[in-house]
This record gives sequence, C-alpha cells and structure tokens, in this order.
Amino acid sequence: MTINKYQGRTKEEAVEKAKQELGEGTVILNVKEIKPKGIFQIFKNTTYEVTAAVEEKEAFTVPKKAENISLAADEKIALPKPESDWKEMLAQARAAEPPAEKATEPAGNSLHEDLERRLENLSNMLEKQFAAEHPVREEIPEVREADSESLQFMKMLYRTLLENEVNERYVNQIMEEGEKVLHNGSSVDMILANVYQKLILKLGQPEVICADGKKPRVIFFIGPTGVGKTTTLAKIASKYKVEYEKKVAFLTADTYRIAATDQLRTYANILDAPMSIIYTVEEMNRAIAQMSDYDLVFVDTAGFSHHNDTQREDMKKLLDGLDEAYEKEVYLVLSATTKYRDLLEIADIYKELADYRLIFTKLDETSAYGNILNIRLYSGAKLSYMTVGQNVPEDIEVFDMQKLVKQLLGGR
Ligand SMILES: Nc1nc2c(ncn2[C@@H]2O[C@H](COP(=O)(O)OP(=O)(O)OP(=O)(O)O)[C@@H](O)[C@H]2O)c(=O)[nH]1
Ligand SMILES: [Mg+2]
Repeated sequence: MTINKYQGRTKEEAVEKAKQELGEGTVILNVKEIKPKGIFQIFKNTTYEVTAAVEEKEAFTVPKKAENISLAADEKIALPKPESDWKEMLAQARAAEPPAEKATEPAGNSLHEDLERRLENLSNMLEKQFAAEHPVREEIPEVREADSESLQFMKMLYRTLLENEVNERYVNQIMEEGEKVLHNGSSVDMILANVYQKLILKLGQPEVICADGKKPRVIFFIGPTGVGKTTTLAKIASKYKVEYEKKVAFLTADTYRIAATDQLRTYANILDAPMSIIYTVEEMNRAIAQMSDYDLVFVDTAGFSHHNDTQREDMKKLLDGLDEAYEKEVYLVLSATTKYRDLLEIADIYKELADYRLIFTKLDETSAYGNILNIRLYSGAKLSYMTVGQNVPEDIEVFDMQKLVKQLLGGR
C-alpha cells in the first residue's frame, strides 16, 4: 500500500492532486482542515490536507526490520516465528467464544470505551505516521508470549463488526487479511489502523452525480417500493438546483400509483422545474429531447417487488431504451433497514437491469451499518449518497467513508 499526503486550497484540489499522482483506485483515508496560525493568520486562507492511499497488486516483499515498523503501514512485520501461531490462536478464540450480546459481557464495555477512544485518536496517529521528519517507530520486543491484549482486541473488533451486522464472511476476510500482515506482538494501535485501512479501501471512494458533462444528463432512480426513491430524488435535485445552480427537470415513469405523480409534481413546483409523466420509452426520449437545455433530468420510477417479472421487464425496457445520445447514471435506492438476504436478492436482480451506484436510505432508523459494506462488496457497485431522515432537502449526505468505518468499528 502506498500512502501519501497532499495539500490544496480546497478539499477537492487536494483530492485531485492525490488522484493524479496515485492513479486509479486512490482512496482518501483522512481529510484535515489546516487553519492558518500566528499573527498574520487573517491574511492567510484555510488549506486542506488529505491523506490518500492506493493498494498495489499483491507482490512478494522482503519483510522490513522490526525496528522500522510504522503504526499504520500495511507492511509485513518480521518477527521471530511465535511459538503459538497467531491465526490458530484467533481461530481458537472464535470457536471458544461466539459473538455475545454487549449487555452480557461486562468486560466488553470497558473494551468498547477503549476502542472508541482509540478510534478518536486514529486520525492523529495516521497524521503522526506521515510526518516525514518524525516517523513514528514502535519498539517491538524480540519475542513475546501469547499477547493477550492484542488477541482480546482482535476478538473485540471481530465481535463489533458482527454486532454491526457486517456479514461473517467479510469479517473473516478482513481479519484474515489483517492476520497476514500482523503477527503476535503487533500493538493494539497497529491492529486498529490496519483494520481501519482495510475497511476504507474496501468501501472505496463515493461516486456522485456528474453535472458538468454533456447536457442533459439523465439520472434514474430505481429500487423496491417505499425505500425513498422519490424523496431522495427531490433532495438531490434540490441540492443541484439551489447549491450548484444547475438546471434540473423531472420525469416520472411511476404511473402505477395515482399519488406518485402528485408527489413528484409537488417537488417540481417547489423547485420551479418542469415535470413530465412518461408511459413509454418513446415518450421518455421525446420529453428529454425537449429538455436539451437542462443540465440534469431526474427520472423517478415505480417501486416494484423484485419478484414481479412484468414490472422488471418494463423497467429494463425503459433503462435500455434511453436514446444513446444521452449520458445516463442509474442509482439503486436501498433502505438500510432491509434484511441482508433480501438486499442480496435485490442487488442481483437489479444488476440484470443496469450498472448502478448505491444509495442507502433511512440510516436514521438503524444503528447497524454493516449492510452498507455487505452490499457494496457483494454487488461491487460504488456507494454514493445516504439519507438520514424525511426532511427534503437537508437529510442527505454523500457517503463519508471515514465516518462510516468509525461507526462500523464501534465509534460514534
Ligand atoms: N426515516 C426516514 N424516512 C425516509 C427516508 N427517506 C424517505 N423516507 C420516507 O419513506 C417513505 C417513502 O418514501 P418515498 O420517497 O415515497 O419512497 P419511494 O421509494 O418513492 O416509494 P414508491 O414510489 O412507492 O416505491 C416516506 O414516508 C418518506 O418520507 C429517510 O432517510 N429516513
Ligand atoms: Mg416514489
């Protein structure tokens, strides 16, 4: 893994520099606002510093010497082979102690508080590591006996991820990948930094609507019934219209319910944007042709059960039927409160319809965020927006991976 820091006058500028240097697959680990200091601070502007990483393809590397271990780096640590193998120890621990409810484990609570404190310190720790003049070095004793603190900590991370409903398969994967680079003797902070980075890389960068491309760009919202497609569409359209001053227009293909068109019309009226109802592919292309002056055309669609073949076919026709002259983006809207197994099925069925990005709604109704990671990994689709309430337009955010990972690891 290559990790570097980049500065810019804006967050976007710093991110752009990182992407240019590190290339595809760049992941932002941390964003820091640097306020000017000193008596001339009023003449200086705030700058931004991003810590970015890119994971290289697996390559054989010569393990570094133990005294050069860095806290957050994903490097192999050369230690004398421990007497009891780390992996085996963890496997035994898992077998002996299946994930327990927080409430039934008093010792777990103080460990949890400890984890929260450590998560708080994590970005500082990453910062320190990248300060080139003062690389942080960790003293590792030559050989350690079974390191009970590290083992306890690995077990707690394992349990916390499961409690947050990250699927066991992915939890095992993350832990096993961690085990490859961490050995008995790794400090708790090294373990945490490693798992944190693994999760950030797995989640990837959020991808959102591009409003600067060829006009008009057509944005479809698809997904099961009642997940919040129309509300989310209105929130996003409103942001683009009000904050970014883009020209937005609406189409609705949701002609199954009478109230559906009224709902969208209300938002269109508030935003003073045109809206058309479309029944066929031809009507869609004709309507968009008349919206050539608009930056973004938001298309609301009817929610349907993924078991309904007719509606699925109609949706496919609509998505495939968009005139090739137009660029499109498709967002699959999912509720964070839907069961894991159902989400898998939905992700599969909608994959047959289009390549989509993921929006998760109703995050205010759950505290377990594991399904976001599960579906991101299962579908391979990029995350985009998350919604946290019913208020239009404010209850929406672009996914913040640092925040999400902290939550997955038991932080606030
Ligand atoms: N708590 C909460 N409720 C939400 C959120 N987003 C949408 N809702 C609510 O979910 C309900 C359904 O929202 P809609 O936008 O109509 O959902 P839809 O997917 O368009 O529904 P159909 O068109 O019937 O398939 C409404 O009561 C919304 O206010 C959210 O982030 N949190
Ligand atoms: Mg709707």
